[in-house]
Amino acid sequence: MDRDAIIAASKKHDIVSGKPYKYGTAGFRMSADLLDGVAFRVGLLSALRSRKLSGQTIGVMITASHNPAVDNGVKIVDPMGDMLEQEWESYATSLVNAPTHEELADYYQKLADTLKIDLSSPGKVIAGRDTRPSGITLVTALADALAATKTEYIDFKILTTPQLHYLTRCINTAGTPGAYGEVSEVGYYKKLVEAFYRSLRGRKVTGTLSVDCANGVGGPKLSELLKHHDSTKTGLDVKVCNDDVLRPEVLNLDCGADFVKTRQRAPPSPKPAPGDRWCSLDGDADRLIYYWVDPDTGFFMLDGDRIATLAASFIADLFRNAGLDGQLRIGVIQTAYANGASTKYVEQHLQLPVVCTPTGVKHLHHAACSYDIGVYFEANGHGTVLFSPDAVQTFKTKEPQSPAQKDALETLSALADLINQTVGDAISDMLMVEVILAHKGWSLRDWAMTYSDLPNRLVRVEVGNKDLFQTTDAERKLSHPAGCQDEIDQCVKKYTNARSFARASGTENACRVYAEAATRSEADELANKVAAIVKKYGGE
Ligand code: NG1
Ligand code: ZN
Repeated sequence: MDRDAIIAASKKHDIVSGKPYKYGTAGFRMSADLLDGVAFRVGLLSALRSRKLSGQTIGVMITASHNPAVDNGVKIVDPMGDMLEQEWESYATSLVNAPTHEELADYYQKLADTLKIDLSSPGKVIAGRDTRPSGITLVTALADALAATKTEYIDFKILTTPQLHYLTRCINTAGTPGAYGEVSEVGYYKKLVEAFYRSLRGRKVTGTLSVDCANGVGGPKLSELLKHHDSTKTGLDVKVCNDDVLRPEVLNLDCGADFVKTRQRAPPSPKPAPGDRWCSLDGDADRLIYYWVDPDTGFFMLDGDRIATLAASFIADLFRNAGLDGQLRIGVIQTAYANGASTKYVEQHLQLPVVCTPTGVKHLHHAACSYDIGVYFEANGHGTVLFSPDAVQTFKTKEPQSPAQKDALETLSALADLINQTVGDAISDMLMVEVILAHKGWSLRDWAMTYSDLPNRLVRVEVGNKDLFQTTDAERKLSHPAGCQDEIDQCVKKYTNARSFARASGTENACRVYAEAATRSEADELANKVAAIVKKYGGE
């Protein structure tokens, strides 16, 4: 290893000392001013990771998703487009926290030794970034680390997070039987549009769809996709809104999927006309929320739980029609934040199993892999549907016994191409929703009628020390601090159909309290009471 080269390059990209850096659910995410040294060190780690995996390509995405414009983040993507393996998260944390440039180079060498990595073997890393201006300097820091370690590097420049995941998988599967697609942004658009045509099977989408792009990267990318799409074939008429990426300060400001989900209302601008079909993406286009504003009843939101139930019910129907019932297993994966009514609908109405995992896509993704079809969504709109290689093979090879079976098998096959298999992808999920609504002949209101959500409230609670809060049972209960869960249980007991839990956020310095109950006022009251309990136990 060229220790001197690493030390010299590192000196150009200092970390801000005294900050505890931790690779969390969103990689490293914080104020962009603090990230230059972090991006450099993530470069070192991805170079190691690529060499550990026999030179397979590793992806690095620079984004802070739905956070304000001043923040940024750095996240590593494994070769198949999934999240960095958990064990390596702690290597990332240690590498980033090395106090001096010399100790950094020593730890890099030590990791290579312990993990038996041949530093002279080839390594390759690709990168993408969202539209935040700070991304440009962070990419430079990353590139410097890759140059210092003689790692091959391609900068794909501005991308959505799911596009970077797609490209990583494409590169690593190119030329193999599992080739995922053409290694280019255009290849991504062509794959999605072609699969969209095939999935619709001649059906037409009805009604304009206005898409609020959070003034983030999803805006220009969606417009790009639409250049490859012939709306006369599909009926899909998209109006791209909130796509101003020239004024960085408006990113995620009063718009986007996170705004809509947390405020439970439509963005103030542009004002949705009553009855119009709307959806919102977040700042890096991996979350999706649908909604409309009803002239009589007001705003109505269809979140990640709704997308999961819609997809699960459609795929289960296709299974029956294809004669695959009982042959392949479908499962729905949720977190504790899923509305209780959605869980009940999947278990009792759709008769499908539900698994609850801790927050964070890597947990959901992992659990989804144990099904032939794993539908996973966080309530906030991040999720996808995973098809196992066996399932995809079955769709292609099963001999249909009737035209209806043939149709169902071909629809399933097309869906497996339409839905991003690496990570939740708002643009791909949006096309999936449009396909399902077109097949069912449903409006957003029909979709909303499937079940009624329990009123719920999510509260952020500032505490002295969030690390005091430790959970068990897929984060639905607190094991620590002692006594806190008992008090929450006593409180929940007083309400009808109620549920509440508290946990430390993995991305912010705070705790989150979720509560649902039979009525809006009860849900609000319960959330506030549990928040007060959390505050009391939260330390100075
Ligand atoms: P934290 O901050 O750990 O609650 C939030 C979201 C997650 C996930 C991550 C990563 C909620 C309640 N939590 O995690 O679902 O999306 O950010 O972005 O929405
Ligand atoms: Zn996001």
